[in-house]
Amino acid sequence: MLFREFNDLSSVRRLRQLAETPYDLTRPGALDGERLQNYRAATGGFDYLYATQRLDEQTLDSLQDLADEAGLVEQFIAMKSGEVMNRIEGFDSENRPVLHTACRDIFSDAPRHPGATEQAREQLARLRRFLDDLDRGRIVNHRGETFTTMVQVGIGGSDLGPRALYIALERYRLPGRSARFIANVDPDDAAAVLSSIDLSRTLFNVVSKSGSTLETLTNERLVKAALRDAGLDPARHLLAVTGVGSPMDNPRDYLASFHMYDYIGGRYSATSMVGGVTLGFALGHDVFVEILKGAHAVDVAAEERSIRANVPLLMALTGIWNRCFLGHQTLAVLPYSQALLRFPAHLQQCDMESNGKSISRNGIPVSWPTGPIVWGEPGTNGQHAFYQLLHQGTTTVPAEFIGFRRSQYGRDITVDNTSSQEKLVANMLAQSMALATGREHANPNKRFAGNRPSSVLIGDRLTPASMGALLALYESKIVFQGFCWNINSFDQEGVQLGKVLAGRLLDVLAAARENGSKNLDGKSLEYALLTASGCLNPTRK
Ligand code: G6Q
Repeated sequence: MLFREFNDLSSVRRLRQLAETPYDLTRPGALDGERLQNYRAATGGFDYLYATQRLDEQTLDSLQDLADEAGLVEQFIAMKSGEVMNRIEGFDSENRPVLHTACRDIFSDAPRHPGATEQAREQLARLRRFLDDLDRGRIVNHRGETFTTMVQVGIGGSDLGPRALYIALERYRLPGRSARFIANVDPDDAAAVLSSIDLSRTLFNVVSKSGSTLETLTNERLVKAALRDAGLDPARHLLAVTGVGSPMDNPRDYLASFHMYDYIGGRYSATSMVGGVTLGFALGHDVFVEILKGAHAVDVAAEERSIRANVPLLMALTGIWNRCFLGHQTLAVLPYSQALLRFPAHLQQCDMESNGKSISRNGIPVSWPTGPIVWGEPGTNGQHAFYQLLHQGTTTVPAEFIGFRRSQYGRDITVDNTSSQEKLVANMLAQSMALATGREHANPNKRFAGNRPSSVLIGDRLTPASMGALLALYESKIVFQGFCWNINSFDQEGVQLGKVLAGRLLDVLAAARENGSKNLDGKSLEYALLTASGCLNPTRK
């Protein structure tokens, strides 16, 4: 099958015309009650409010045409059913299906890909048995004590999603249990964690799909050395989550080991065992299952063809409107929830590693913009930091606000007749309005130009199920955008070159050490390394 290029779609031409006069949010009455009421959609317990985007009915109709013409929902269903989506036509590529949704299809009587869902069920059952053994004291440390801490050792997709979810849901921690994370090869990352835990009551969960990632294998060695130094047997403290047949797939080296499969991409793997083991340990098996349920509800809803009723599809198309037709290069994701502190970091990877591409699935350079630069921080903190640029800077930054009507802990205070949670939500809505409408002022320095697009995703409360839903909303949004831009959202060739060059530098350094050479020491270390390794002209090597 030859995929259709974005620029060849007739709806793209129509959208370009419409983009010449986008909806003016600053016009008096541009944001009336009727618009606020009509420009909202709901999926997975979230309401998506998009009246503050620069689009109207004509734009929405044309975005619907774009979704239909590009076959976005058909491609999504094909992905869920196991079609090989991770590929570039005519060129060497990973050439695999993309089946992260199968981890959540366990609630379905007729899963879209029964084989992958069966494997997910098996892993989940294995996890349940392992967690049961911990709960019942069948797995204990050498002194017969239970384990209280799990440290996940992994990087990139084997860290960001699980970490973001854990921080989001710490409120649901089991008594006496907690999780920590070591990702960076920076030894200070591990040192800080190791110096603040009781090693004897800690399990280290080494997570690597490939089983060959430099940072993770180095940190595994570091952790083992720390355990031995403390007189502990690493085999009693180490777990593994890895791909079938990977160099780490040696169950005898670990207290327990779990599998993930090559059809689940790292950045889409939080709902596989990559997230399951640590989240299950710290929050409980049932909480992990609730996350899966929330995600599954969105996976099902994302098959809806009408963009006005399918939030991830609508988020994807709104993003494409801003990126390709209104020309905005970046996207701020601004959660008004402190618990979502690391969610933007997860999205940075999920979105930018997926859609930061410039070759189409037909193997030709694209001539249209693809993924935006994604970044963000929780509000209201951000308001006291970078919002100045959002409101008055020379770059228009579309924003996606995320908030909840109720707090997680339910512990609040009423000051001046409003609760802190109400203050939080009011601030979020106010920011969205201020960006849209702007403000005239005689003093130019106090003027707000307005017409800065944003949307609000609001749920009732941040729970395991709503966290799962939020995760899946963004995963599907990203996937829909990739389909529309006709790029492969599932590989990551762009991270390879730097890794190869770092390997060369380290080889040079190691060889110099072995030869007892002093040349590489002292001031000129970096210069000597770079020249000796051939990194200055990598294409020739
Ligand atoms: C994610 C990427 C990447 C990957 C890490 C860790 O989609 O592939 O971030 O997750 O490089 O890889 P391993 O899990 O193989 O150690």
